[in-house]
Amino acid sequence: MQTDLFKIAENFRVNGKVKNVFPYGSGHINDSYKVLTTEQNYLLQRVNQEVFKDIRSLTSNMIRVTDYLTDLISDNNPDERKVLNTIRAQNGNYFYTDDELDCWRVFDFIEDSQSYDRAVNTDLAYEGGKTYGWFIKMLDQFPADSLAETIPSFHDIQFRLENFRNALKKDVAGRVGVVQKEIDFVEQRAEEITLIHNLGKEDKIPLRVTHNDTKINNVLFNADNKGICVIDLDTVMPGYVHFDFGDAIRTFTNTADEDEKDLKRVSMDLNLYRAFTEGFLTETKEILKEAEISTLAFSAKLMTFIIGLRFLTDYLDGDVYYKTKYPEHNLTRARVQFRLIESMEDQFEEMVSIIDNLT
Ligand code: ADP
Ligand code: GN1
Ligand code: MG
Repeated sequence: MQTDLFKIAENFRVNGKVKNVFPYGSGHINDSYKVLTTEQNYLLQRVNQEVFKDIRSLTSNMIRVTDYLTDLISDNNPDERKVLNTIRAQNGNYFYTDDELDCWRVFDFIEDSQSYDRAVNTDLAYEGGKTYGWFIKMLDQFPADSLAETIPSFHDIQFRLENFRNALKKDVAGRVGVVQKEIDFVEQRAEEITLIHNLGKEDKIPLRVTHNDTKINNVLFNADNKGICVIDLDTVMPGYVHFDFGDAIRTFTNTADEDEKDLKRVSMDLNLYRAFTEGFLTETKEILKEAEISTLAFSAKLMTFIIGLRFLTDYLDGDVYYKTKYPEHNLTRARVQFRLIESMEDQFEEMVSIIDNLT
C-alpha cells in the first residue's frame, strides 16, 4: 500500500521527490494522507465515489470557487486567509483515476495549521464563525445556480425523512426494534422542522453558494487560533445560509463529542453559540436578508435534526455511508444529535435574542 501511495502521489505535479505518505485527519467520508516530499508537504485524498457520484462536476465546482476566492483576496487579505490550492495530475487534470478506478486528488498542505473536533473556548468559536461567515460573504455575488449539485437533495428535509421512513420499512439490518424512542423523537418534530424548506420553496429566502458541511473540523486555524482556511469543499453548491450557520452551531457549541456515549455530557453551550454567532454576523449581517436573519436560530435545530436523522438512517441501513468504528456508532451519533436538539429547544428564546441583539 505504501508504495502504491507513493506512486499515486507521483502521478501529480508535486515539487520534489516523495519521501513519505501517511494517513491524516478524521473525516467521515474521504481518505486523507499527508505527503512529504524533498521540497514541501501535500494533502492527498481518495475521494469517496459511493458518496460523490460525479467527480467531474464536483471538481469543476471546487476549482471555480477556489479560483474566484483566490482572485478576490489577491490584493486585499487583511485576515491572511488561505484558499485550498489543488495540484494538477501529470495528465493535466485536477484528479487522477488509478487502475482500480479509485479517484485521487492533491492539495497544497496548509502549514502551521490545526483543526479541532470541539471548540476549546469562545475565541475559537468566534474565529470559526468569522471564517465561515467570510466564506458566505465572499461568495455572495457568485452565481449560485451555475454550480452543480454534488449530492442531490443533500439538505432537503423531506428527502431525508422519506429515506428514513423507507429504511424503517425495509429494516435491512434488523435494527428497528431498538430505536423506537428515536422514531418518536423524529416524528414529533417532523412537521415543524420543514420551516426553512418551505420558505425556500416560496422563494422567501435566496439561494446562495454555501459550503454545506460546516463542521468545526472543516476550518483550519493557525498557531494563534485565528481561522485561516475553509476546507472540505466537496459539498459547495447552491443552498441556504441556514445550512452553514446551523451545521456549524451543531459542532461548535456541543459540550461533548459527536459520538459521546454519556448523553449527560451533551448540551449546547450558549456562550459558544453567542461567540460563533457574533463572528458569523460580523462578516455577514450586511448581506443577509431579514427573512434569513429572523430564521437563523431555527437553522441550528434543523441541521442537527437532519444530521441526526442521517446517522439514524445509516444505522438502520447497516452502516453503509459513514465510516464507523463499532456496530452502534451511528446510533450513538444520532442520539447525541437528538440530545443536542433538546438542549437547543430549552434555550431557544435566548438563541433568538442573541441574534436580535447582534443585528
Ligand atoms: P473529509 O471529507 O473526510 O472530512 P477533509 O477534506 O475534511 O476530508 O480532510 C480531512 C482532514 O484533513 C481535515 O479535517 C484536516 O485536518 C486535514 N486537511 C484537509 N485538507 C488539508 C490541507 N490542505 N492542509 C492541511 N490539512 C488538511
Ligand atoms: C460528513 O466529510 P465530513 O466528515 O466533514 C458528512 C456531513 C455530516 C458530517 C457529520 C459529504 O462530513 O454531511 O454532517 O459527516 N459529509 C458528507 O459529522 O456526507
Ligand atoms: Mg471534513
